[in-house]
Amino acid sequence: MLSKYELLDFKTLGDERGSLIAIEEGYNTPFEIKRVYYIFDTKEGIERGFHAHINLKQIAIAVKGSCTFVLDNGMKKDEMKLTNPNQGLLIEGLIWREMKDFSPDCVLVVIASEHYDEGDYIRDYDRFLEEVENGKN
Ligand code: T46
Repeated sequence: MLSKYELLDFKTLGDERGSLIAIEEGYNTPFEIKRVYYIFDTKEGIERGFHAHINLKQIAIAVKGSCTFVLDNGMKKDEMKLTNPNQGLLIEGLIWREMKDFSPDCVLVVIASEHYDEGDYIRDYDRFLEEVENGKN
C-alpha cells in the first residue's frame, strides 16, 4: 500500500440550531469502516502514538479541542494541528505517528479500516525505518 497522509474537509450541515457533520462509508471515507475509537481526557504534557501501522487506514478528527500529529514517512517529518471538527486527517500505510499538545478538552475520534490488531503495529522506530527501506512505503 502506498503510504500517505492528507487533510480531508467534511461538509458542515448547519442551520439555526447548530452544526452537524456526517461521516458515511463510500461517501466521504476512502475505506470501509470497521472500527471507531476516541481518545479524551488526555493529561497535560502527554504524548501518544509512537508507532506505525502496516495495513491500517484511519481518519482522525478532533471533534472538540485540538491536538497535533507528528507524521513521519521515514524520509521527512510534518506536523499537523487538528483544531476543527470539519477536518479529518487521513493516514494510510507506513507512517510513523506521534500525537502531542492535546488541549484539556480534546476529544479525538478515529475511524479505522480494520478491527484492532496488535500485529499490525510497528512500535520500534528502527524496524519502521527498515520497513521503509525495504520498499513497503
Ligand atoms: C493510532 C493512534 C492515532 C484496544 O484495545 N483497541 C483499540 O481499538 C485501540 C485503538 C487500542 N486498544 C488498546 C491498546 C492499548 O492497550 O488501548 C490501549 C491504548 O492504545 P495505544 O497505546 O495504541 O494508543 P495510542 O493513542 O498510542 O494510539 C492510538 C491507536 O492505537 C493507533 O492505532 O494510530 O491512536
